[in-house]
Amino acid sequence: MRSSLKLTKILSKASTQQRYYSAELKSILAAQIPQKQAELKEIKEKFGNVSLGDTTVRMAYEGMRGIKGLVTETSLLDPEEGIRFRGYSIPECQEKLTKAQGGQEPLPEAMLWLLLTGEVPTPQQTEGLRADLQQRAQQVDPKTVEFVKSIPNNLHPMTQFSMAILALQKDSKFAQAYQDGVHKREYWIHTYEDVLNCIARLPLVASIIYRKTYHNGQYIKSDSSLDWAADYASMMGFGGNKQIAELFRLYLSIHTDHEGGNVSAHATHLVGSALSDPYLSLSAGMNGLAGPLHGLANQEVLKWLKEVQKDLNGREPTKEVLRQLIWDTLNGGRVVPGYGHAVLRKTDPRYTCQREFAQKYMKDDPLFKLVSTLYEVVPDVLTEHGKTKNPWPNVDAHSGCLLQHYGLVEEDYYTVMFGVSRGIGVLSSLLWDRALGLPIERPKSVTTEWIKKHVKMN
Ligand code: HAX
Repeated sequence: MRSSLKLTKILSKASTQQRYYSAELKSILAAQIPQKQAELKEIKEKFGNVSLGDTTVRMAYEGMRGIKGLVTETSLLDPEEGIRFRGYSIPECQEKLTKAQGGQEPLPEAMLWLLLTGEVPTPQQTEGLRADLQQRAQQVDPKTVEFVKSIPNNLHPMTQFSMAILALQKDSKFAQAYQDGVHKREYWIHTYEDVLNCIARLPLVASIIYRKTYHNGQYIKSDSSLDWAADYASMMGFGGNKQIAELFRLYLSIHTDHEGGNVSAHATHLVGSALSDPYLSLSAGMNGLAGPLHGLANQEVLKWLKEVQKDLNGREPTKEVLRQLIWDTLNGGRVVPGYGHAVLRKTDPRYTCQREFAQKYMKDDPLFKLVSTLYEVVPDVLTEHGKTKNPWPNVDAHSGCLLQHYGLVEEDYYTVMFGVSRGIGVLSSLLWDRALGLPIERPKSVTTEWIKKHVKMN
């Protein structure tokens, strides 16, 4: 009797602390928002007419490459150095962000706090957010869960994932508040609820999609004592494996954000700018992530690696043999997946940290060895090919071989994992879009006739 009273006291203390830290996140944002709003007003008033660079005809035809036409606070991508999350590089995040007990990789909860506030959270703040997300995940409507379970398995996992996010939308606090006539200065408060609820529930729906598609619908319950990434791994069927939990923490931290112009981030921001709620916006972003030149490249890399293995047909993967196979891909009018980037001009640091993980835990894995040899060959071949502006590997060249090593072998699912992580980054940005009152996005388009007249072609 006495011990159960003690336990109740401990639990109630823990839940008070959890409420305290999750309320703290909201109050940090509530304090930051007026300052940022004032800063933005001042910048627009004083420097609104300063040019950020010229737009050229080439830019208009070639995917708006290099046009500085968006502001995204959560991260910035340098072509040479790679991504910085709120000013921190990947090795700095690995060092500074809270880790699981005995772990070495950052917890995605800490990354979420960092992306939202720009501040590195304390271990207590990270734990408070972890517990808050767990509670939000448990409050998902069972009917939504049933709907996700009923999505046909013959749809691609990314299609299922996008549908699942749309199904979660029925509980949107923002959509409800808008219908109730909320004042625009309160948009962010309802967006905040949607952002945290949605992020909390992504591992649940994503793991349901995995288990129904590949494991006969034998579902595994969430363990609310686990962190967001370890619980996701566990619900997928990889519980109790410390290395895969670490891999999930790393994977789900580094895929969160890549500044604002990439397809998934830009699509989420664009759709959100119409005041579509965070679920509708994220689903749109995920439809972009599902493209083979963007997030689906992680699936394509695995398919291509398997093709290479088949073509090797038992032959030693020497550099000479691999060179020929890469040329075969290029001569077939296809891209080498996992290589090249629209902004980066060096090896992606997200590739490098995954390579370090592999060197630490699985250096003798045959697929990792193949990926490593390709790293020595592909850049030379692409340079000789002479088209791509960046012959170096991106994040997707490496992620699949790690997952294969730990038994997550269904490559069609890989982009869903990417999407679960990307939700953290793009929804953090969306919170700030609403907090800063950014308007509906509406760039000007012109016709080729207009361009011909403009440049006086005739
Ligand atoms: N293999 C073969 N050709 C490539 C190539 C590659 N890996 N990367 C670029 N090229 C080609 C382009 O197709 C383009 O050819 P055309 O002129 O015939 O159209 C030419 O080189 C110039 O392209 P670029 O300016 O260097 O690259 P873009 O900014 O247009 O495109 C891409 C960037 C990432 C889409 C491109 O490098 C690519 O298709 N890579 C392979 C797919 C891939 O790995 N995508 C994932 C990127 C990272 C990401 O978003 N992850 O989610």
